[in-house]
Parts: sequence; C-alpha cells; structure tokens
Amino acid sequence: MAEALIIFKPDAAHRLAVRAGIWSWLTTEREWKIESLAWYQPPANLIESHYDFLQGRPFFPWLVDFMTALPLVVGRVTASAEALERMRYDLGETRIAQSRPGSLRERFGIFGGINCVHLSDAPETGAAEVKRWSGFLPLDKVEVKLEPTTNKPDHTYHLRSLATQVAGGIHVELATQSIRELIAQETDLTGERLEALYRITLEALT
Ligand code: DAT
Ligand code: MG
Repeated sequence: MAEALIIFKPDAAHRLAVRAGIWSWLTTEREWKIESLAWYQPPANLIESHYDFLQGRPFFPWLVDFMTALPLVVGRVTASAEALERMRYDLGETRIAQSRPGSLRERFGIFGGINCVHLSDAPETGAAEVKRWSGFLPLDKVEVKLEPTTNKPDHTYHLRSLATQVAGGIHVELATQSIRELIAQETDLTGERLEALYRITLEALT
C-alpha cells in the first residue's frame, strides 16, 4: 500500500461548491481510503520545503503565499500505487489551461496554478510528504467531515474567463472587480480572510 498526502488548497477549501465537488469525489473512496483529514494552516517553512523543487521559479513567492494565506484541509490517504496513479488522473494536469476536460482541475480550477488539490504524485513522494507533514500535524485521524452539497454558486467557468482577461491585460479593472464579486458569492469567508482569498487569486494573474 502507498501513502499519499492530500490537500484541499485554499480555492477548494473556501469556495464552497468546489469544496463539495472535491469532497464528493474523495468520499467515493473507490480504490483508496481516507486515513486522516484536518483543518490546518501551514507555516511558510513547511510549504517552502514541500515545494523545494520549485524554488527559483517566478511563481514560487505566489505559491508560498497561496498555500499559507488560509486554513487548508490536509489529510492522508492509502491506496495501491496503481490506484494513486488513477487518483492523479482524476485530478488532471497541473496548469488549468492544460487540464483534461472532465478532470477535477478542469472542472473547478480557476487559472494557472490555482488548481484546487494537492495529491502526492507517487508512492515515494507520498511517503516523504507524509513524513514531513506529520512533523507538523497528526495524520492519523479523520477530524473533518465536509458537506457534499451547498447553496453557494459555482462560478468556476466565469471566473476562468475573467482571469484570462486580467492575465491578458484586457478590461483589467472591470474583470478584477467582477472576480471579487463572484468569489464573495462562492465563499462564507469575510473580512481579512476574504481579502486573502482575493489576493491569492488575483496575484496568480500577474
Ligand atoms: P502538481 O500539483 O500537479 O503535482 P507540481 O508538483 O509540478 O504539480 O507543482 C506544484 C504546484 O506548483 C502546482 O500544483 C501549482 C504550482 N505550479 C507548478 N507549475 C506552475 C506553473 N507553471 N505556473 C503556475 N503555478 C505552477
Ligand atoms: Mg506535485
């Protein structure tokens, strides 16, 4: 059996329709088992080491902010190596513009690396990631049950269209304002946490 780290990134943890969609997939537990799940806001040093192979890339400072700005849902799953590969297939490709139609990232991701879910990509990385993260939080208990449905809207495709405009320098101010309004409708965050969700979304577009 392989172990893997799974993370609902902030866009999936706090856009409630996305959270429900990913949760509905995860809880089918078709060929895997959820061994632990908890809310956790990682410190920067954990994210910097988790993504150390990306240090120096232009998006790295954004990536660290993205992964540390808000509480995430973090857990451990067990699966065979083949099942882990199929879970990764369900996820889709890393960057949203390249993600396979019908995959979770194509369905729910907004733009670029705002791609909803982290899942260890192989048994070796899974073992290393579980070891690293278990030094920060216990990965032995399912503490979180999420909702399979929500009354909040899912504006993914509208957000993606607006994000593409902002990234392309087209109607930047109007599109930015619309992105903020749509995200506010999707989440129950308020105040500073809502501002943080705006920031990590909009900063991926520059
Ligand atoms: P994955 O999450 O599919 O395993 P990865 O491990 O190569 O992808 O990269 C980790 C994260 O870093 C990824 O989920 C989002 C971000 N990232 C990687 N490449 C990127 C890029 N070219 N532009 C923006 N974000 C990127
Ligand atoms: Mg990876």
